[in-house]
Parts: sequence; C-alpha cells; structure tokens
Amino acid sequence: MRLFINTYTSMLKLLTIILALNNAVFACEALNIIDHHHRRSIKVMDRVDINNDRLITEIEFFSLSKSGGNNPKMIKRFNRINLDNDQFLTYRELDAWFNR
Ligand SMILES: [Ca+2]
Ligand SMILES: [Ca+2]
Repeated sequence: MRLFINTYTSMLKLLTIILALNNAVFACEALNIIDHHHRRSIKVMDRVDINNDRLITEIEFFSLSKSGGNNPKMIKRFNRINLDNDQFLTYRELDAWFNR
C-alpha cells in the first residue's frame, strides 16, 4: 500500500512538472508571436480576428468596411494582402503588407 502511495505521489509530481513545462512552452510561443510581428499586424489581428484563430477571413476583413463585402476597394485590398490566394490573411501576410 505504501509503495502504491509513493508511486502515485511520484506520478502526480511528474504530471505537475510536465504541465508546468507545457504551460511555459505555450507562454514562450505566445510571446514569440507577439515579439516578431509588425506592431500594426498585431493591432489589425487583435481588432479583426473575431474568432481568435489568428487568421483573418474575408468575412472578418470585410467587417471593417461599412458596406460589408460589397466594397470593391476592400476586396482588392484583401486580395493584395493575401499573397498565397487562400481564403485567409496570416500574420506573415500582414507583416509583408506593413513592411512593404
Ligand atoms: Ca479568424
Ligand atoms: Ca493567405
């Protein structure tokens, strides 16, 4: 019984350490993302990315426009920023836009 409790306690300690390390890795990744992007990219992503997936869809982008997606200027701008022609704007594409 004592051996079982010791093993159980050791496993709990190990699990706690693993979880702490995991959290530290996530924190570092989050800081890394913020540290290495253009200030304006971070601002735009914070403002426009409604579902917080760090991708800006056309719908999210067009929500910036008063006329929604019917504004040809907004469509043109989205397409110019969207370098790989997929349906999302990424941090990398925003950085390229703001660093041009
Ligand atoms: Ca999004
Ligand atoms: Ca893209």
